[in-house]
Amino acid sequence: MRSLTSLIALLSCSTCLIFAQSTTDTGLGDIQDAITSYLGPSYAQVSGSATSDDPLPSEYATSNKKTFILSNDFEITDQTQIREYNFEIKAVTANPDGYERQIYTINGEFPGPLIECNTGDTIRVHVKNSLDIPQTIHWHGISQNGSNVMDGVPGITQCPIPPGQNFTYEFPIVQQYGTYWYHSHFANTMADGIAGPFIVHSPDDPVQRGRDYDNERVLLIQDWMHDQSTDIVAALKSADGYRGSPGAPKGDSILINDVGHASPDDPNWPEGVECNPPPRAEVPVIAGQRTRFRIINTGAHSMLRVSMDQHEFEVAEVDTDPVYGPTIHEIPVAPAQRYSIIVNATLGQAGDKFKLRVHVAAGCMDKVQQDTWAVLRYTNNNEEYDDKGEEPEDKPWDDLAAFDSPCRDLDDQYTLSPRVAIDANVKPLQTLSLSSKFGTFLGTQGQNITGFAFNNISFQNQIWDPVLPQIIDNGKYTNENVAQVVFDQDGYVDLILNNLDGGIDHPYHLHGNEFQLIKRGDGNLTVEEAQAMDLSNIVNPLRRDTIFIPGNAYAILRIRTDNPGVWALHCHIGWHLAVGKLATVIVRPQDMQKFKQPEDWKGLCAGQNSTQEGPARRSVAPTSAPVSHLRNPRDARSRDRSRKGSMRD
Ligand SMILES: *[C@@H]1O[C@H](CO)[C@@H](O)[C@H](O)[C@H]1NC(C)=O
Ligand SMILES: *[C@@H]1O[C@H](CO)[C@@H](O)[C@H](O)[C@H]1NC(C)=O
Ligand SMILES: *[C@@H]1O[C@H](CO)[C@@H](O)[C@H](O)[C@H]1NC(C)=O
Ligand SMILES: *[C@@H]1O[C@H](CO)[C@@H](O)[C@H](O)[C@H]1NC(C)=O
Ligand SMILES: *[C@@H]1O[C@H](CO)[C@@H](O)[C@H](O)[C@H]1NC(C)=O
Ligand SMILES: *[C@@H]1O[C@H](CO)[C@@H](O)[C@H](O)[C@H]1NC(C)=O
Ligand SMILES: *[C@@H]1O[C@H](CO)[C@@H](O)[C@H](O)[C@H]1NC(C)=O
Ligand SMILES: [Cu+2]
Repeated sequence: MRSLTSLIALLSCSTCLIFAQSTTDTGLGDIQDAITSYLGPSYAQVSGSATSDDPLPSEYATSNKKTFILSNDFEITDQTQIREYNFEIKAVTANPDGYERQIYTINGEFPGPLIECNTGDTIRVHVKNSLDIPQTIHWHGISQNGSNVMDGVPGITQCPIPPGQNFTYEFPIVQQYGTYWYHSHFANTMADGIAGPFIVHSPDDPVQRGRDYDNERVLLIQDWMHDQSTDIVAALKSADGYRGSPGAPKGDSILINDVGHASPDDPNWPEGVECNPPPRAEVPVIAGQRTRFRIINTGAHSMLRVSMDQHEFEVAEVDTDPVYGPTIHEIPVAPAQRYSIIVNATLGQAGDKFKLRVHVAAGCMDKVQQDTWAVLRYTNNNEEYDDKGEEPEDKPWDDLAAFDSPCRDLDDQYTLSPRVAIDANVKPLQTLSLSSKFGTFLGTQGQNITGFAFNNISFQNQIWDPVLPQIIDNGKYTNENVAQVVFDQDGYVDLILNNLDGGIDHPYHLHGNEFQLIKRGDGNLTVEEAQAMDLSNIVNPLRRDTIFIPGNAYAILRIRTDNPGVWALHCHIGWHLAVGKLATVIVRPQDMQKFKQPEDWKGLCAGQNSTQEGPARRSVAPTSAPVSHLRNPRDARSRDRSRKGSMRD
């Protein structure tokens, strides 16, 4: 073990290192390489300190400005190309908010590198897993039309990449553009840092650079934990729960562009550990110009409300769809949702600063106020300023939502009209439903499972025996470890999502497809009740891929079945996903039998125990390990080390 003094030395050092790649005075021209030439470290380099005796990896996370500041030099074109990336998933040390911990990264970068391309491009990502647990990467919002095998969901579309092995994801971007992101889909290890932005441009995007906005930024917001996700999930599965509760935890801090400000006054702050937060994130805009912010909530639990002092903004994109939206002062963003907002920097000149605020929507959590802010900085050309810690003046809008007001999606409060209008003007060919709730359910071995379920099936992840190859081979899936709805018609169908949890709201994400939001309502709905409604003439409904549904409420989603495949539908509160909240939407299985099964993809399953269950299961068998010591990070780390070997159980 390291001595306390060397730990403190490392704490302050990590602050400089995480900003090691910041530049002080340049515009972006010189740091923005052609994105195609962005290649990570060589595969020869073995990392993953995760099995080392040392409590923290010696390598520190780096922060890359290119991830947040999109270059106007990027050519938006219909000339397509292959974009190739090397991703090494590895453990490093980081201090994003004053608390130093081991995180998981792509190439040591936190957040992961930007993927930027045009519609029609082919994305090729060589992923090397240098952790000692399996991994997959999912490309959130990408339709994977014809490339279902690349969707990255362990136990559904693939066997995960075993520790030390590699796999190449390759897929074309078919007919779509907008704001996407990528993240780990293995248990909830996304919450340890494996996530990054994925931006698809198109000359067809009705929100045009140069006409509708001048500059483009990525704004990543998320809640952040001080414990490793594997420890948190293990505790959630135990009789004692995590921090005394089976419920998803509130964040220890909130990060804006991966910088936060934890407080040692927080009741969960470990005693005797110094809190040494990095400087607030600087979010540069160019004075006098309009900036399109592509906001992505990459967090594991909290809906977050974003505002900028004195600046109103126009909502121009929802998930991936350009919209005519309202001009407002604050926007709620649920986990995994994306919004583009356009902000005019017309209230000052280079050097001026304002607070960019992120408030936790605590009405659907613990009703405890939790806020953070970054510096919205006026610049000439993205140059950096040093204020010696002087804060921007407090000038919040006076109509911001109360922290404990109900959590509601933006479409529940304002009209959002897709700019590419598509009416829902047909009668659905099929209507099916998925009802989800927390409870105790019967497992495949006759055991009782406590956790979340869809249609009374709590997902038991057979990670080494995935669903997709079975449908390709047999035309159907017969195991009862995961709920399924099967749409075999070619046309438009309706999916009812009932959230039967009285007090718990959830963000639901459908892979592979965006849906038209046909109807929301209170209570629950049966298929018969939906079929009795007239839902065949709805003018240009909102389309998106992640929808927030309050407790005791439902939504009807219309899906065009033009993308055959097995598509995960799950809660994007990662802590809920990790305890069973995933179902499958199987589209035209008869047309999946022509899918190719690449050799290297099949090879990921080779030599594994196909009956062994993955980590997404909660059993009622109480674990003996007391969880109170999670409050002590040093213990948590050594425990983490000793438990890792069992992660594949
Ligand atoms: C990827 O894995 C394959 C099969 O294990 C191996 O042959 C190859 O050398 C690996 N490639 C890299 C770049 O590590
Ligand atoms: C930004 O300024 C332009 C030009 O003055 C104006 O048309 C637009 O409405 C403004 N947008 C917002 C969100 O204020
Ligand atoms: C599961 O729970 C039910 C109801 O509480 C109980 O009757 C049954 O014995 C339990 N089954 C097992 C295998 O523990
Ligand atoms: C789930 O189980 C409950 C209680 O056993 C039952 O009433 C309900 O119909 C089941 N729901 C589904 C969708 O199977
Ligand atoms: C559905 O709602 C009705 C009230 O409209 C309620 O009686 C019933 O219990 C609900 N069903 C479920 C499964 O929660
Ligand atoms: C998927 O590709 C097929 C052609 O292979 C096309 O007909 C369909 O519209 C596409 N769907 C989507 C959502 O891209
Ligand atoms: C495979 O996994 C199952 C379930 O965990 C276990 O019962 C069985 O012993 C394992 N088989 C081998 C060969 O390890
Ligand atoms: Cu949930």
